[in-house]
Amino acid sequence: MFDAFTKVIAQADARGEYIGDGQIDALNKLVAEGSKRMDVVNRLTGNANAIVTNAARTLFKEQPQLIAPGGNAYTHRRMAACLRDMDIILRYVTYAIFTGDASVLDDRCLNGLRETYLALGVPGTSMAEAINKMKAAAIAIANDRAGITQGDCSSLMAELSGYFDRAAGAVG
Ligand code: PEB
Repeated sequence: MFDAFTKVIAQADARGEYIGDGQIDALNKLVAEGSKRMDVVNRLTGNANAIVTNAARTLFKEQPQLIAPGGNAYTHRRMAACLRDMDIILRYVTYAIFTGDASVLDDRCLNGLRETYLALGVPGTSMAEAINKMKAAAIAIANDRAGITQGDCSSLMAELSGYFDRAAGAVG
C-alpha cells in the first residue's frame, strides 16, 4: 500500500535513482494544496450515509428488478449487503483521495471483486451504476463552493472522479 510519497520512493528505489525535480515539484504542490484534499475527505466522510442511501434509492427506482423476488438485492439480508458494499467502496475511495494514490483502493477493495460478484451473481453493471451515482453525489458535495475558502479544485475533482471510475471499471 502506497501514498503519493511512498509511491515515488518505491519507483525511484526500483531504479536506484535519486528523486527527480519534477517529482519533488509534484509532491510540493500536493503538500501546498493539502488543505483542499483534507476538506474533500472531511466532506465525503461526513456525508457518506446520504451519498450511499440516495444512490441506492435511485438505483432501485431505475432497476426495480434488483429488489423484486429473484433479484440479487431481494431480501433484507442482501439489501444490507448491497448498502454495505457501496459504503465500503466509498470508504476506499476516500482513502485513495486522502493518500493521493489508488493502491489502497486497488489492493484492498477492488482486487478480486469482479470474481466475487460473478460467483455471487451480483450484477456488475448494476454495481457500476451504483458507483457512478455515488460519484455524481460525491463530486457535487466535494466541489460545493458554499461555505468554504474559494480555490481551484479542478485537478482534485478529476482525481476523485478517476477513483470512482476505477471502481466502476473493476466491476462493470
Ligand atoms: C464484497 N459483497 C458480497 C460478499 C462480498 C462482497 C465478499 C459476500 C459475503 C457477504 O454477503 O457478506 N466485501 C465486499 C467488498 C469488500 C468486502 C466490496 C471489500 C473489501 O470485503 N447486489 C445488487 C446490487 C449490489 C449488490 C447491484 C449495489 O443487486 C450487492 C449493491 N453484495 C451485494 C449483495 C450481496 C453481496 C455480497 C446483494 C449478497 C449476495 C448473496 O449473498 O446472495
